[in-house]
Amino acid sequence: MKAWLSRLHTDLVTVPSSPEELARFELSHALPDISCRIETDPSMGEGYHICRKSDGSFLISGGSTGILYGSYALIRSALCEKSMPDNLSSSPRYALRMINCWDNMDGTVERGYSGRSLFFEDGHFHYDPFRMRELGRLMASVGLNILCINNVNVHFPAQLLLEDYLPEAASLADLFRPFGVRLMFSIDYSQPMRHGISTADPLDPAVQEWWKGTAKRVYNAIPDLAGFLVKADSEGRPGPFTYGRNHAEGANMLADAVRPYGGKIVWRCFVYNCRQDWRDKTTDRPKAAWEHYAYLDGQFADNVILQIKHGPFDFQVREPLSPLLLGMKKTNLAMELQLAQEYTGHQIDIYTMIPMWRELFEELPAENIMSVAAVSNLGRDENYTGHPLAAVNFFTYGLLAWDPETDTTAAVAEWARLTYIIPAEDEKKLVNLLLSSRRVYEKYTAPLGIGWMVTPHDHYGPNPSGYEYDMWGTYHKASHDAIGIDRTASGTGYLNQYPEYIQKKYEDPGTCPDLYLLFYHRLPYTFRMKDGRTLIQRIYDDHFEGYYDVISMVETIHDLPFPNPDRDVIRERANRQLHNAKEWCDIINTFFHRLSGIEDEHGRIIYD
Ligand code: GCV
Repeated sequence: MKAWLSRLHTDLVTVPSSPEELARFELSHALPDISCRIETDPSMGEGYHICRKSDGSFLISGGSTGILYGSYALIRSALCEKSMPDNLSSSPRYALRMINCWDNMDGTVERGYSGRSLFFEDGHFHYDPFRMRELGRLMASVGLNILCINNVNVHFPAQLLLEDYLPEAASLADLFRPFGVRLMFSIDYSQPMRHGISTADPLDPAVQEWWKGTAKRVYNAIPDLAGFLVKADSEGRPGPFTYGRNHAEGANMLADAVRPYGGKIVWRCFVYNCRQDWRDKTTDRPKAAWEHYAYLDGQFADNVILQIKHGPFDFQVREPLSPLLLGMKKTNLAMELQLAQEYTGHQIDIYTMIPMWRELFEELPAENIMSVAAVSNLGRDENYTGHPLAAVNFFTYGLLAWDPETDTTAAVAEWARLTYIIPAEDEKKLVNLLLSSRRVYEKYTAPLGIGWMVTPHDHYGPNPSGYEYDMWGTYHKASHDAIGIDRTASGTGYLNQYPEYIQKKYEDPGTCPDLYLLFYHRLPYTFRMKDGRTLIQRIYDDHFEGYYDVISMVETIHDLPFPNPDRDVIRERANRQLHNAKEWCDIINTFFHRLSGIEDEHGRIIYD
């Protein structure tokens, strides 16, 4: 991240007053030998047009932020030594391209793997303006435009809507404005109850008035605030269910409050029973979001956006696309991704996400959603992402949020080229390593759609029975002869939530793609996979293969000429990844060997 920023120009010491001024600054410093003119056309909004003139100079036209995005696009292609565009028009596919920070005001970051909060410490705002400008540049350089600065789990008393915090929040918004970045705040649904009102019932006039007054105050301080992000009735957070109200009633009440100011309510759909009894076979967690929201399609106000996690569980290494993203045609939707590597290696293990996002976008018609959000992987670490290579996820998320058809390999190659000036052969090795890293991680952790099997709560490292007798509803039910949950029509019925063409693709274990097999089916270990191997053999093979892949990844990492300080961090984390991969491989294989009593056909070591 730092490396990419320094390719721009490290000394952004003064605050640019507008996106246009920033665009001029960036062009003149990053491309001193190329003559570029900018021309504002407000009708183009965030879109831009780059035109190469016959004298070799460039004209960038666009709305005010469009000019900025066009300038960064030109800079990126020049620094990548790609052929410069002659005539290029581009505009973002999605209106809100959001980063959701799960930063707490005490300075901690929920699921943060890059140090403490960039914004808060000890119950207060606490930030380095220089780093805020760097963050603004990072976001603008890949077209991201909304930054929600606080955790969706809003912990009392740290609530940004209070008078005490608003002036500082407004100063922060001022810092980000020239970068085309608007702030958003997470709110606590029960907040009126902290202010003398006895209820948070969305249909109660006193509650409605309180929110209207609060929105007025907040928008007075920050007129271009993007809106509020809400986690309600989810994992113990308060919400409309307490008052017998549904989520359309809950969200629309807030939407009325922010409507006069053009604000949005981004309402998360991560609602499920997290107090489930493992003995209860009638509740299947992946079904929950659909059950809570699908019937409300068409009832949400036009300034409400439902933010839906990409899969029906919770950011596992492989999950099918959430059926809700396919089923709510009359509601504004956003897909939520997670850059923070909660279940995917804690930014110790290398895990490049764009291949996964590509698969999601292949199943999701682009017009189904109007926005995208991603949980941030940034923190106060000098390099922002803890693991320097985790920056590829932030960068490529921006490219994909702008254009979901962005080519996966080209996006990763662009990040590598902008970040490290290394010989072409090495760059190629790095790109290949990054592109394969998700599949490698999947193999040594939880392949074939099993998911979970992680250490509870912390979510790093293996614990195959950790979530088996817990209340979170995440069971694999491995017995001595079979594993998985039947989610077809003959089982929990989860698959019925999809359109028929998807049901057909997954309903028969004989034709269901291997990678999703154990998400949809309960099967005996002796089940024959399409390639003739038994299921148990495939489980053993994947774990061994994943571990062996990490051994060679680590060798490659040690050979690559990364510059310092990145090199030391990357090597040190690679060694930890190797240790983690061995733990996963050995523990999972031992777990299944003990249960099934079936030997590995290749006689590799499994510890009993
Ligand atoms: C912010 C998972 C995570 C929680 C997170 C939650 C959510 O359960 O483990 O840390 O809370 O998702 O997305 O709201």
